Amino acid sequence: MNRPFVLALALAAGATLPLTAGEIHGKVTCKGVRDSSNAVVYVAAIPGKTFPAPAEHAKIDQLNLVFSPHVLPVLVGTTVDFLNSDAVLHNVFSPDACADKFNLGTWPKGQIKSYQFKKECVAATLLCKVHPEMEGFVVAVPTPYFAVTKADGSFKIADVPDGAYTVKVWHPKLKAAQKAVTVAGPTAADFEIAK
Ligand SMILES: [Cu+2]
Repeated sequence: MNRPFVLALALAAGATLPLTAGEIHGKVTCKGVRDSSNAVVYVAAIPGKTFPAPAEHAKIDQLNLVFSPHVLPVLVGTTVDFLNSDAVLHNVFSPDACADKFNLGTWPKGQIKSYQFKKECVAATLLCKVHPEMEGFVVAVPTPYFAVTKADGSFKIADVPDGAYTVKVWHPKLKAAQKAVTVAGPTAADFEIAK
């Protein structure tokens, strides 16, 4: 069914407007890096609106001496499980105050240690004391409306209620950006970021 028709039906039935009508899609062009992947696009804090911490945990794997995914956006309050899938010991710590400078110790293959991201943290750098070349990022954002770009820079944030927002972009190596976006159904927003 098309959207105006569904809306008309809902209104005729005395319902309130649907809360999840829109989406934000577009492209982040990342200048001066190999490709346009790993940019996090997210809706900034919405005045007067808070979101409960998700019960479901997010996960980062340590496999072949790499944090996977390299960049993980989560809603504030999310607990992230760090799994070691390698036959060597790994450690995870963050030097960032917004992640309490956590240090989870070292642990062997098959085991998980967890950390709950309790406040906005854009971003928490993840490091491993055992392997100085390892680096990853958790980006704890204040709304559940976020996405990570693919290599071509494309992204889509589904189920964003229609309304006016500030949309922000973060990237591990490039300057952050933001713009005002008014969502009304499927809405396009493009960005270009550089060093
Ligand atoms: Cu390691």
